[in-house]
Amino acid sequence: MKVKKSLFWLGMLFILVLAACGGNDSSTEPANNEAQAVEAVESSGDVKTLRLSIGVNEGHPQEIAAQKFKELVEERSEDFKVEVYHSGQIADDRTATEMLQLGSLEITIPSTSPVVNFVPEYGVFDLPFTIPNAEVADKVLDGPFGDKMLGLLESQNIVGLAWWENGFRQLTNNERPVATLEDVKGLSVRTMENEIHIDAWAALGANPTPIAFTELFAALQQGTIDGQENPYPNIEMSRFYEVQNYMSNTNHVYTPFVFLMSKPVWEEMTEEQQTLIREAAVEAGQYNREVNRQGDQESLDKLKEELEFTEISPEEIQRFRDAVAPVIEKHADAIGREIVEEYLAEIENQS
Ligand code: TK8
Repeated sequence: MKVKKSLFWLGMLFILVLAACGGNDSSTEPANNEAQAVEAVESSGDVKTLRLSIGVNEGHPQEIAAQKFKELVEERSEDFKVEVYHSGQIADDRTATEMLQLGSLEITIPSTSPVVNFVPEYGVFDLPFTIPNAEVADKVLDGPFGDKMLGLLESQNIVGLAWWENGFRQLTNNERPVATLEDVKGLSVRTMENEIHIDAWAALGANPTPIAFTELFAALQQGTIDGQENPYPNIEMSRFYEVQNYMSNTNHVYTPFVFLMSKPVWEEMTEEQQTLIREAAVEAGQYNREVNRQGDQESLDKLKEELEFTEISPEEIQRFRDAVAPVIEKHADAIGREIVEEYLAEIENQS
């Protein structure tokens, strides 16, 4: 409890420092975006513009569902105009989430993994080989556990409205086909900006390097790194097959997307408007899951034509699982032991 509390305050301090520094070290973009956002809201009279930022490309199941969200909101209310910005045009997941805290962006739908930098408990979703299939993911996320996780965002000036889906992650690389644990040894693999992913890939014998998704294609193209891991639709839509030769069905972790809204923006809305936005986020999220699950198989089929696909046997996957098991123990305290146990018990109950 004590540890958790001090972690919380440390986190708050970190956020405050980030906020004070403008939340970005490399460019002036967020400041510009902030100015644009304020202008967008003020200049449109009674109609409020909600800018929605995502990292994936046009045509990705998440982008298709974001358009669905726009459609639902705009047909149900005259109060809002939704603008979808894909491909990280506004910012990468982590920066976009910081912008929500400052009220300089209205909506983003990041993978949960960068959200760990704001709410450590989100690390449960990064624990490898825990969610066995999409049905269990739905039950865990749509039940009381998922609601509780959404609630934890409030302290960060963010409102969590719904669970969408990025999906099961798979390994691609440029060096060799990966059929066994030994094949992973020495591969430099890009991970998300998340300590658990970094440790999991190190435990598998790889050299993990955290890089923002927006920088990933160039890093693969320039050969700075050998490989990366993402769900099939993302590998296809981001055209990673153009700069990667091998792919294996590692299925090592399920990543949800979480629909986030800026709390300062949320608080300016009437209750009726909040209900409308929440319902549209949930409905578009259901649609996102449908499109994504169909897209997962379609993308796999297409990718098999573009790169060499290696099926890893269930016995071999068990060896991967054993290799990363200590990572769960290592991170349990940082995530919060109680929440880890609750998460694992919930998966067990729903399986
Ligand atoms: C898109 C990200 C991305 C994620 C990653 O913004 O960084 O690898 O899988 O899809 O959320």
